[in-house]
Amino acid sequence: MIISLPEGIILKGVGGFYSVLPDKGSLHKNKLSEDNEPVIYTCKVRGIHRKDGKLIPLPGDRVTFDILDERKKIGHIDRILDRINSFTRPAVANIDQLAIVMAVTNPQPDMMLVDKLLITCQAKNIKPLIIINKTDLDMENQVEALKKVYEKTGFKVLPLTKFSCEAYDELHKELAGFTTAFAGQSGVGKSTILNTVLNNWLMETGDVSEKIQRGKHTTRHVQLFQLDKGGFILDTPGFSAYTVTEVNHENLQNYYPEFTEAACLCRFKGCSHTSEPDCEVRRLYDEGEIDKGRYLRYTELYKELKEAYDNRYKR
Ligand SMILES: Nc1nc2c(ncn2[C@@H]2O[C@H](COP(=O)(O)OP(=O)(O)OP(=O)(O)O)[C@@H](O)[C@H]2O)c(=O)[nH]1
Ligand SMILES: [Mg+2]
Ligand SMILES: [Zn+2]
Repeated sequence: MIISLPEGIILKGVGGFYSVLPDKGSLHKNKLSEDNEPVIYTCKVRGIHRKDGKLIPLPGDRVTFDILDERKKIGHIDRILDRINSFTRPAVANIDQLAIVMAVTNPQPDMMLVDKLLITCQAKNIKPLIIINKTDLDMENQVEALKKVYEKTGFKVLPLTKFSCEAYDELHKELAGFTTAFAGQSGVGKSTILNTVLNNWLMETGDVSEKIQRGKHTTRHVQLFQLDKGGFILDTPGFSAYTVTEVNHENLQNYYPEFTEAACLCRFKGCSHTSEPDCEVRRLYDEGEIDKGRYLRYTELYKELKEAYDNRYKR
């Protein structure tokens, strides 16, 4: 008789100990502990896995595991199931939605960063969710302006403020069923959003938000939090610099959905839309159809990537 091992997801890993949340129905008994909290198994990895660099487990990994002690909730990770993607900073696997957060102001939006994160999403097959946060600080209709820029990409744009429950209801709908990481500049409100969502809809009881806040100035471990409607969310530290590694100057334009249709009408096949004559993308930019900022940041990034390509044998 073959006994299938329970499957679950790694919520976090600290010092070689992994917290594994079993899938619903994966365990035959003891699905919930007495105080109704979801059962979490603390698992180590068998020695053999550790030697093989490829098999180091990450938060977000789906695994099968052996239960060693049911009472103490201790187990062994048996196998890491195939990943849909993985990241090194933060170290996490199987993200299927990236919430790209910017603020209306305070800090001023770094739109190059937003564009780059959008490229990463498309290259890694992750659904982007563009959040314009701190709409309460909108004095000059910046929200509408930002919305207009990014709605042209065809991706979902969600205005948000910590003062509006309606906006958070909308966010909650977007998060259900996905594993969503929050990314963006420092200070845009990622941790605040996470805390607000968790305080309203967290599966676990207890004040996690305090734990997250505390992580701010200490070493922060990547941790997935489960939502009641299904899905997980995780915070990432803010960054000031971000390099796209998934693309080159030639295919960069494929990551600007609002260019695609026009690009077919350029005179030259393989037109880069930077300097060629009879370029339809450029024409739409001149007419204001294609957003000025998006186009100019595209040409800037194109130049950067081309330079890196031209200098690839130097150094
Ligand atoms: N006015 C306003 N302030 C907000 C809102 N959301 C967050 N803030 C404030 O913005 C500041 C930064 O928020 P955080 O949540 O720490 O930002 P973060 O993106 O996690 O920043 P890092 O962890 O440095 O990347 C805090 O003082 C928050 O109170 C909002 O909707 N409106
Ligand atoms: Mg934060
Ligand atoms: Zn062109």
